[in-house]
Amino acid sequence: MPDAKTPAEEPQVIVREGTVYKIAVLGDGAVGKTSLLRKHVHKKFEKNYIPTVGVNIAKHNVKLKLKGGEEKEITLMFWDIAGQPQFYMLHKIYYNGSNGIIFVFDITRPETFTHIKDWHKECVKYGLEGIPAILVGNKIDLAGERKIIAPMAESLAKDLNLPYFETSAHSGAGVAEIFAKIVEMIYGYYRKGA
Ligand code: G3D
Ligand code: MG
Repeated sequence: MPDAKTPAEEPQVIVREGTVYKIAVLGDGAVGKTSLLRKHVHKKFEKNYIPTVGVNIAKHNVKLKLKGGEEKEITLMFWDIAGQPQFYMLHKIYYNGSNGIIFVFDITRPETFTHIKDWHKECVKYGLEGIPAILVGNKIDLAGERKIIAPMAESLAKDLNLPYFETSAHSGAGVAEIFAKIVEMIYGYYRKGA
């Protein structure tokens, strides 16, 4: 019965206004991490895009519509690894306290796809397994240069228990969807009291 749930059985929604969630954007160099953030976040929150040494932090305020029509504003802080991803000693800082992860690879460069397993392994090592995370294959505008077909990526996504999305930071295809998805997942994950 679709409407069998009584209000008492509804999950308790405790989303505090102003709660800040940290989202790590992970993947090899030049896969399009910064471009994806710029496409979605930067255009609206340009002045909040803070370049620092080794990491860009993009701030994005999101209005959540709760059941019953109430709206709450939360803040997402995207941590975008800049520079050389091989500086592994810095990674603990990126991962520490993350509430969500966006793994990105470039569909035209197979090594960036292979390395997703390594990025994921590191997340497990730092205790982030199970937090909201998605896998993104970027640069789908370069259709003629595609090396990783969707079923390959979907298979990996299934193994890692992540939803898979394809995007183009250039055309904007799929970009809004990945941010909507991670917000939805974080909201679902933390609403019982973050
Ligand atoms: P990174 O932050 O993961 O290191 P960047 O990657 O966002 O800096 O992007 C690396 C290069 O890939 C950039 O090229 C950028 O324009 C390009 N790029 C990012 N996303 C896409 C995409 O969806 N399609 C295409 N065709 N290119 C993309 P440049 O030449 O500026 O260094
Ligand atoms: Mg970058």
